[in-house]
Amino acid sequence: MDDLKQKYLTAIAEAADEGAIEEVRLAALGKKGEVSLKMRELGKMSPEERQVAGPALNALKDELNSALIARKTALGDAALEERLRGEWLDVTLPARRRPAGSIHPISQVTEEVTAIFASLGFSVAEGPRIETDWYNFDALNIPGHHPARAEMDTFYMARAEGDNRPPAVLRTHTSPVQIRTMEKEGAPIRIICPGGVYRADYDQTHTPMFHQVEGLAIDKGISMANLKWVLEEFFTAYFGTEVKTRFRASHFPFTEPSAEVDVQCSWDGGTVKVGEGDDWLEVLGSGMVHPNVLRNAGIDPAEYQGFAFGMGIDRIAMLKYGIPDLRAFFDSDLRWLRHYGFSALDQPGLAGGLSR
Ligand code: 2NL
Repeated sequence: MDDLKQKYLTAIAEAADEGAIEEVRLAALGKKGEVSLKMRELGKMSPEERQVAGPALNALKDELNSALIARKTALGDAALEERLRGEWLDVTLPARRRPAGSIHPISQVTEEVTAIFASLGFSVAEGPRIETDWYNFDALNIPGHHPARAEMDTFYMARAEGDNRPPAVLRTHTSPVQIRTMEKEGAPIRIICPGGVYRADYDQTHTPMFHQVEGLAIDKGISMANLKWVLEEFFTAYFGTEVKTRFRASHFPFTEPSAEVDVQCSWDGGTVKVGEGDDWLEVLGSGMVHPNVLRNAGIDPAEYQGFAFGMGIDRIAMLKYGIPDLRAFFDSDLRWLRHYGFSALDQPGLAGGLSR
């Protein structure tokens, strides 16, 4: 019996993994294990022999079971120790920097403007940035000799030698999108057209690519009064305070009559505030769509009329967020944004920006 005990205690101590431990257990205590067979022999013994062998075998069985469990635990602990030695982590290392991405102010303002006009029943229309000069100029009643059509002001696409088709242009406004949408959908219609436009201009207040929103409402009996109400609703929502507007007579080839629109503002220590004071700041051009433009877009001006307006997104972004130089929008260094406390840097999405 002592031999048996020694043999299995040694085997258990030498078992290198759980599989080996299980093999030892089966050899000793399994159905056909050596200890189990010995216990079965108890029946054939005399009562005197059994009284000695029985408790001894039971004790052996218990001792082997305990040794098996202890060995299993020890192996598990050793494995954990080994893992902990290999998989350490230095939590004092400086964190890896993540690139600071954020919504561009132009995108954010476009979203704000779109949400406000959506609440007024306008949907968004989009179109190509490379246009024919029909959609960009002629359809809008802009004559061939108009200065806006000069190479000085407009980017014309290069043509192959001998190609005498009218050159394609980079759209100078989003009006061509409105012509295309009127053609496709007819009247009545209420749309805004936000997007990038191009003009050959570069200084403190002009960049060769900038962003515009144009708006268009065509129906029976639309007047300048509807235009004024829509614009005042828009500016009041956009600036978050009651904003008065002032209309001044103007001229555009595509509207008649035409008006430049100012918003009420104050000048205080070199900064402009919209919605207070008794100064005025020009923010957009507008008017009643010229009958020629309606006809060019397939709409009968005797039946339908409407208003249109156009404004620079960059400009109204500057007015709301106080950015001094238009070029800042296209500068790759974004520190100026933080300097002016622009909110898009601090918020992952637009959720906070549209609540007004
Ligand atoms: C400005 C002037 C304006 C329009 C844009 C427009 C579009 C169609 C028909 C008639 Cl399809 N008009 N757009 C009208 C008046 C002014 O923009 O100074 N924008 C910055």
